[in-house]
Amino acid sequence: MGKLFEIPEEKMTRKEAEKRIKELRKIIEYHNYRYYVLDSPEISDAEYDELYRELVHLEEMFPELITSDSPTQRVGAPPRKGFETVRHYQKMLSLQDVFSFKELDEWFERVERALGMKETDYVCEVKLDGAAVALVFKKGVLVRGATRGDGEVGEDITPNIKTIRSIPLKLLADNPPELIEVRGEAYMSKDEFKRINKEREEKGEPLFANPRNAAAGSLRQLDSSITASRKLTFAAHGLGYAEGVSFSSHYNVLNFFKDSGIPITPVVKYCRTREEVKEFCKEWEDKRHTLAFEIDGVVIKVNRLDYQNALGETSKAPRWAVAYKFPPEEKVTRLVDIMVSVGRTGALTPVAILEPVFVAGSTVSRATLHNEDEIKRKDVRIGDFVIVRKAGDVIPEVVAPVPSRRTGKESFFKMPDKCPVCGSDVIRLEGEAISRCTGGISCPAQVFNHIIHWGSRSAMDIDGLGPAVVTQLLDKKLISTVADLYFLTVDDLLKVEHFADKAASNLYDAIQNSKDRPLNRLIFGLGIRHVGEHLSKVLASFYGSLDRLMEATEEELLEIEEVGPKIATSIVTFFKQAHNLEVIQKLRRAGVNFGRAEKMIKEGPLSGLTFVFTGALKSMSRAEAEELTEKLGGKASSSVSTKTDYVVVGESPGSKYEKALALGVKTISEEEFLDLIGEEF
Ligand code: D41
Repeated sequence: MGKLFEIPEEKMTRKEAEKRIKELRKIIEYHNYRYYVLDSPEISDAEYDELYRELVHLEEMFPELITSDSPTQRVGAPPRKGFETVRHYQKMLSLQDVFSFKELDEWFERVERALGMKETDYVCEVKLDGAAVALVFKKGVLVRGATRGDGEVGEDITPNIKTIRSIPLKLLADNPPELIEVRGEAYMSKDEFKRINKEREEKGEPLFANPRNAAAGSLRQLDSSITASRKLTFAAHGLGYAEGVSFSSHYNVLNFFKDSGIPITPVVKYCRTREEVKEFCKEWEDKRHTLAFEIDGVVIKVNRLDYQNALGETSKAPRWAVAYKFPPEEKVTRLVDIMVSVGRTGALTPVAILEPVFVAGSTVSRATLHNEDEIKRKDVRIGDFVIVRKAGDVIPEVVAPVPSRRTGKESFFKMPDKCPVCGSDVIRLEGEAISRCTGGISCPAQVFNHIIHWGSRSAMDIDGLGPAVVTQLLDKKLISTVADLYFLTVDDLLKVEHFADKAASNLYDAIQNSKDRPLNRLIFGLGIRHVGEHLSKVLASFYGSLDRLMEATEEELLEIEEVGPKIATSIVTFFKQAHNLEVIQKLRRAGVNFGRAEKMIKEGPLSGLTFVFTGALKSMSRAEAEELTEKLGGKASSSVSTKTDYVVVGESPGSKYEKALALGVKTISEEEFLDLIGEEF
């Protein structure tokens, strides 16, 4: 892999090192956040490792520059809001990495020198690329499951852990130990990863970068039914604190797990010599892609526990174990062209068309390039030779071009200004990385999503217009946009499979009834980007008819308090698209209400006042309180600022209360709030 940053280290002065160290810490902290908190990394592990190693290296050269808040001085992740934290019985250490047999030999030397002997035995395990977890069994019963967190404190994810089928809720042993803490990896097969990403793509949700992030993201769901819907697997690889059992070797520990019904790392080998260890490493480096799940190396452990104890640990990792990391598999091929695909949400994604190349177990001929900025950042040009690899062993990606192989005939990519599917304008709104097609209601790539949105409860509320029905209506070419719905007959609807007379006439009625929905629902139903439910109400009451909204200029829209430049551009561009206008004309012909809005109280007891709610209320939920506030002409905001008029403080208020005090914003009790709204409630 090409180095991300070349550092002429011998020439580096202390001052330069200090600057670079600061920069690296910032970059690493950012990527830690993407990885641990958002479960959504932007760079590959190999790239991260490289940054991290550069920082370690510089800190080794200038140890006086090490600070306690450097990312090298801590391990793991901050807990996410919403989970209880739990202290591990015994600290969960991390692993030191080696990246070559030379480094591995140096580790062997250190181990064997420290033990004062020539050779000892080892256990090798393939290194699963998942999320580390700790399980606690008390008297044989699973009582707790936690994430690794920072190694000392993790998140209590017991309900989620219990959804993993391979984890026994009760151990098989007749005489289970008083307490054992089992360490292992929760991971996901490549197939399951693909399945989930496909599902997410269909829903227009952001994709997981690799199976590990999918596993980590699935474990950290506050709703454990989501975890249950993702097929996670568990494999144990170590023992933490234990009471009522003891072992002499790691291999015995693994056998005990197996006998107790706890699955262990799926590929394990007992090795008598260094040579056997290296053979195992080589073997699995070659065969890594044949496994159903992703591995990123081999973990090598000194087998005897008395030797492990003698070797001890550093503050972060045991000296008796090491991770031999595989290099990412990369190939060079030619980038023949860059095409643009349009997703269901209208996002335009550039796709690299490659000369087919065999990488990481399969032939690759396309790779995503994410967005325009990414292409610019990597300086990838059409005709370039490029380095290709697979993220998470599954998703092909272009790592970088090979500039030395350029001929001068390469060309730059430009995002098209018309949608390749429907020809509508493409816009990229301020501050967004993604370019989008603006033909939301007419573009065939987006029409499925749009029809589902149109029929949803908060839009036109058409009962019975679900995904299965919409798929058939589109497939059978009975409709191509929402406007066609209004011209369907009961006979047409009877062509939908499994539709009996009753269902067909019910759907027919539901569609016809939706013509009378108030204007704000129609506006919301159009699915204009950044025009949500609330803004639709504002626009409906401001303009009073769809025709007037369609004529609005950006300047005029900007006069509305809730509308910023991004929204104004989005609205105006939407109504400029010829195809969208055709759909709107057809809706008009169908007799859909273009004029009457749901009444919004603009003048009420709370007009002109902004409220923030914090803590639990007794007489209603926070959502209800916010809704009520808006109904009575006020504004409900989620964050406290100097523009806030009142912070309503309920039971056990959060940080918003403190912020209100700090800013000197008036705080009132729930009772005082009820007094303010008086009779209305
Ligand atoms: O398969 C793995 N990912 C794996 C991870 C493994 N097979 N063994 C491991 N052993 C340890 C020690 C030696 C510290 C008990 C590990 C990990 N640790 C580990 N995983 C994540 C952080 C540490």
